[in-house]
Amino acid sequence: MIYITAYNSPDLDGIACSIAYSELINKLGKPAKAIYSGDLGLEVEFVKNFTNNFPIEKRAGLFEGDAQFILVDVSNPDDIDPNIKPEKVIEIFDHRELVFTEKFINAQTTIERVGSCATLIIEQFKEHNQTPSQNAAVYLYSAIVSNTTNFKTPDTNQRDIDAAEWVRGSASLPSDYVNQLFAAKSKIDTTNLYFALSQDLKIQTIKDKKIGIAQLEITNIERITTDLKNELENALFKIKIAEQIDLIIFQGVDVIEGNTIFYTIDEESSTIFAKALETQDLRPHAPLKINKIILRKSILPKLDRAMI
Ligand SMILES: [Mn+2]
Repeated sequence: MIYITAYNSPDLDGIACSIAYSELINKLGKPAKAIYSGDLGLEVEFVKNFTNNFPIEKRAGLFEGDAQFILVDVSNPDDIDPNIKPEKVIEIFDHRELVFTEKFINAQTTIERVGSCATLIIEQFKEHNQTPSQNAAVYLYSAIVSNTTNFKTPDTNQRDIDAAEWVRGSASLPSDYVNQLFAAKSKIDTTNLYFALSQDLKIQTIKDKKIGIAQLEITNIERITTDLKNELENALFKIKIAEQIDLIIFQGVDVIEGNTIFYTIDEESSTIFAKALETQDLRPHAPLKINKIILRKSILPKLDRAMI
């Protein structure tokens, strides 16, 4: 059996790619199964309820000896289910800058800098002259819209736009669908803020410091640093301890307004992130708003330079 999967606790892009690519592999006559490990976020839950069709199975534990794997939306062995042996991975699709494909010695890789991995999977359908089912089309379209913040993030390119337009034809969605999707992922409150932040947390070690960027991409982002300020402080502190992080920042992107809010809880993080963001105005416990969408992956290389 070929298992198709993304990273632990996948986002909508990872889920959509797993579902759709296993469908394509099946259409091409090979048995394949979409699986995931970990937990799912609000966005995935929304599309799952919208379609009432979720052809992907939660897996935990060992796989049979002859199992093979295809990874989508991930190319880092540290981010996948530890039961998956890197040498059993036969194919990888990812759209990240930092990749670790050399660790997967038997994998054919497609790593392309597009806004969403779903774009790469849609291009596979086109290449094989296949059309996704309505269900797979809804997942793929939703993944591109979500990953590119409705085609607004700086890494969105023409391939994402073309892929989304092509797949939307098979998805037959209501005209307010994108608003529904963004509203669903914005239902953050005191009960789920910590989970949402830990689910979209990127940890990277730069110059011996473990750095965490906790991200939310939702509507009305200012609410998180005002109404939910105490919960935000607590969540960042809890994550810092749990993950043994040296520097931590909250990065909130407002998907409607197109701006970004940063928030820190300690002096050292403020100082380093201020340098990376080229601002004088980042102070602990005070939100800093920047009037454009800033992506996490554009901050990481700047941190490297800021930490000399
Ligand atoms: Mn992705």
